[in-house]
Amino acid sequence: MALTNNKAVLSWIDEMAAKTCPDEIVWIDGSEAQLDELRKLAVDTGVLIELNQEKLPGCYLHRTDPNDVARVEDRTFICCKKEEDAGPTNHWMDPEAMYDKLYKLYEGSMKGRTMYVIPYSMGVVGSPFAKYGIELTDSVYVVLNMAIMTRVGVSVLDALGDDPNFIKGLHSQGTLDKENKYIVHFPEDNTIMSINSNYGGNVLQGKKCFALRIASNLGRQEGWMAEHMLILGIENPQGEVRYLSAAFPSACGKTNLAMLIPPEGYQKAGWKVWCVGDDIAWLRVGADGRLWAVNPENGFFGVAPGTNAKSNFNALESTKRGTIFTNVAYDPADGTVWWDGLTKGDAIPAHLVDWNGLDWNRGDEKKPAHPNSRFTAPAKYCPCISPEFENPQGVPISAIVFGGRRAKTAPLVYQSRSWEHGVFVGSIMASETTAAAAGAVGVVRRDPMAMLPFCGYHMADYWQHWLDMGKAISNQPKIFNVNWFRTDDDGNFIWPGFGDNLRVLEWIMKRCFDEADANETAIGYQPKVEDINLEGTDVSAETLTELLQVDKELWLQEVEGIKEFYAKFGNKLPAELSHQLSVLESNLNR
Ligand code: GTP
Ligand code: SPV
Ligand code: MN
Repeated sequence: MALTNNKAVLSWIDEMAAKTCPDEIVWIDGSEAQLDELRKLAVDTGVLIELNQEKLPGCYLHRTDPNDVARVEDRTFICCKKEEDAGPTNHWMDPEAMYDKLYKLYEGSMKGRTMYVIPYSMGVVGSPFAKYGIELTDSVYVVLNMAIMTRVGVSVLDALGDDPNFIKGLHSQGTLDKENKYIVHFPEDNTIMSINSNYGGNVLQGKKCFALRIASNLGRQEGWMAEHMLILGIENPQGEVRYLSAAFPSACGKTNLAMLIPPEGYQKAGWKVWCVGDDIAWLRVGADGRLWAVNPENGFFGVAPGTNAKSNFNALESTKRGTIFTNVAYDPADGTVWWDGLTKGDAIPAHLVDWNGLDWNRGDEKKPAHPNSRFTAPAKYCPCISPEFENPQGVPISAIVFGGRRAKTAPLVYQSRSWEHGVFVGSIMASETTAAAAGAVGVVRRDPMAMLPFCGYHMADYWQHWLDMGKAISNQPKIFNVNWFRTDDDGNFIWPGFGDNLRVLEWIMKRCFDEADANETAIGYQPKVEDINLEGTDVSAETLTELLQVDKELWLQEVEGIKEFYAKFGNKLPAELSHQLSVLESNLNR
């Protein structure tokens, strides 16, 4: 039975059901009773494996098709009327042609299946900044994940009322045919369609499809920003909480930084870290002229490998209740899960079932969990979830931090000289590719603001939007760049990372409040070696000097790379950014 009288919602569902021909239509009301029934159905039909309910209450394991394990950027499209509006970094097709193509694929795709209607909210339901969507899907896995990642159910329909403005979403897992996989956005129709995948960012449409690709368009029109950023609060020993947001590309450390555990010395001194979000930030200018951030999500879709009690205790704790694991290994001895890096040595289970369902024995060369295996965990179970997590106004941002995975070139940290210079720093971000997207891993590519795969319009217009936003923010956050991933000649990470990253964040925050000094270098401001607290680490002052070093030769090569990249945008490139590039070049040649 329909749970709303909203005509626009009902007619969209009728239209899509007429094409996809489901046997049945089920509305997701958001009740625990209904979700519980769906979990049982998922277990009975082999979609989920129930885990040990004593050790991991409410937790399940899902294995995807081996060809469906990550976002598929080459199958992801922005379909606006004019190709130029999508820009050179997005795949584009004419909307009419794309609808034709997709509707052929959707024809009867839900025959013999159930269409679930998921009303969902990005942001706290009823808050002035929340945006609502309806995802129609034939995947119970999508329903159960969306119920963790977003706020779903009747309350969303009530808040939407008769308003015809909602984000329309259609998903069918279809046949998982690789050649006909599509993740498509129609920003002019506020519509998202995906078919032939059942994996994460391809199909949990609230996440990258809505909260970034569609929302970046809405933000541009309405004067706000949708960014691929974590949000975190740092409480200093005086009890002040200061917030920052940080954009790192996929699998480059957002979840880890967002849930950071302070090093022992910091804990003793009274430092605390509060997680507001680990992947997406919606940013608006407040009445006070500051930039305010909300996390539109309600859970974490985090990378499992590498997560352990030492690297990310808070993430691990978050996954102990109500979590769906995807493509991790199964431990048949006690019905729990395992992934690479969870435990070491003898604590590694002797025998596992790998993510493909095959036997695995300790010492086997192949990894038992997929490198992009993930947990979908409710935010409310995170031990360091911020008391402001549900605050509809969000939190005021003092610093914006960009960063990537660079073995060389990028130093541990530097600060931009101005908002405009900071936009330049974000626009030239480059990072080694990871397993979060299908394709080669470890190749350096430009990933401006960590938004290359997520910006729903022309990247040069997006940079202009950043520059324009700067003018609207009277009390601008300071902009920084970090790199936790510099390696030595043997390929080992030099910086300890994880909790020790707070040492760098401390300097960043002090810079925002005029409490720390800096050296001016060719690329921006950098800390004086003595201003990064190394107490309790085995990092020497020499090593830190090396981590902060800016190699002019490498940077001049970088300038050539940036010129080549910028050339793609032709005369749409904001003049401010070419100016910033020439300043960088002349600073390096000085
Ligand atoms: P998405 O969910 O794909 O957007 O990724 P993310 O940016 O949230 O990355 P995440 O925090 O999950 O980290 C990805 C990988 O980087 C994991 O394997 C981490 O163990 C590793 N990692 C995170 N932070 C650090 C760090 O400070 N140093 C090092 N060496 N590795 C890190
Ligand atoms: C990312 O790839 O940046 C993720 C995972 O956060 S996904 O939801 O697949 O986009
Ligand atoms: Mn992400």
